[in-house]
Amino acid sequence: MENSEEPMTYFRHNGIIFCSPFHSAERLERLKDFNIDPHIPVLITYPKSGTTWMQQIMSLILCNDNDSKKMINLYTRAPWMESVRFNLEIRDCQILTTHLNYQMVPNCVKSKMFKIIYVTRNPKDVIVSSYHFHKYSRFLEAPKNFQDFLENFVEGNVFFGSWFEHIRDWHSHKDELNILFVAYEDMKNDLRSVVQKVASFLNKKLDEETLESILNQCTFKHMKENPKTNYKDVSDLFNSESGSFYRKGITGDWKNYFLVSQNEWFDSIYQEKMGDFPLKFDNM
Ligand code: PPS
Repeated sequence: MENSEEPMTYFRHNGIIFCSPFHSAERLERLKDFNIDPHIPVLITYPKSGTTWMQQIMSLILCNDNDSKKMINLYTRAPWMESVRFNLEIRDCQILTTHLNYQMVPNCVKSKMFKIIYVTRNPKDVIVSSYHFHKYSRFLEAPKNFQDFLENFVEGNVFFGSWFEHIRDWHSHKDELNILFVAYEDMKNDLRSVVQKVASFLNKKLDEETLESILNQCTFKHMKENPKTNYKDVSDLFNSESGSFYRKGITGDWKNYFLVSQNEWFDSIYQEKMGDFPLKFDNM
């Protein structure tokens, strides 16, 4: 990611909203045949579910809190594989990140050879975070209002498509993959346990001092202030008057946005689409 002079416009590919100049239909097609080194762990998220937070956790675990790695921007340490700027030769890459659905990732990733971490978040909080992100980003269409955004979210007419399909699809393939599901709400409740669990999944041992240091660098405040994690160097992508990437970083903020009627409507849709889904979300 870097400052760009190209016009920012969104487009659809396979019915899903992407954004130029970060994505291109041609590149998304070619991605399926990419050969990626299976030693690189893959982080998969639906947008606004805690991607950046988990990128920072994984990156610090993988480099054992090494200073030289921390001087590199997080989005270079953990690039988005769907970005046109992602280059397989990138040497500083420790992790590959993607918001893509199961169908669109490189075929090679769909095997037990890759360690995959999938971060989930209560969809109502995803909606609120995403609503603000659509207002804040210059490259996305600003929502008319919350009701309109809520309807678009349910229809999948938002950046990276349907939340429901994304999580259902990835979860339905879990037995064919080496995948760890981590909940944003668990990261909020007990980050220490989550970092230990992620380290163990990545086969990394952390001593107590390193673990403490990682926990300190993964706080909302630290990441918001850290120039290597806060996206301030690409401020031209965002309308800083309309918000901040590090907005609130809490659970349950949806209660400040959903009207009772909107909540009842969403719960009925949720029940219909996700009633049988095995993962449950705190604070629904
Ligand atoms: S993106 O654009 O998809 O990469 O966004 P993503 O990183 O997935 O999600 C952004 C939300 O995660 C919150 N965040 C955090 N919360 C708690 N602690 C830490 N350290 C942290 N880092 C990022 C961020 O504030 C966004 O949530 P909201 O609810 O909008 O504040």
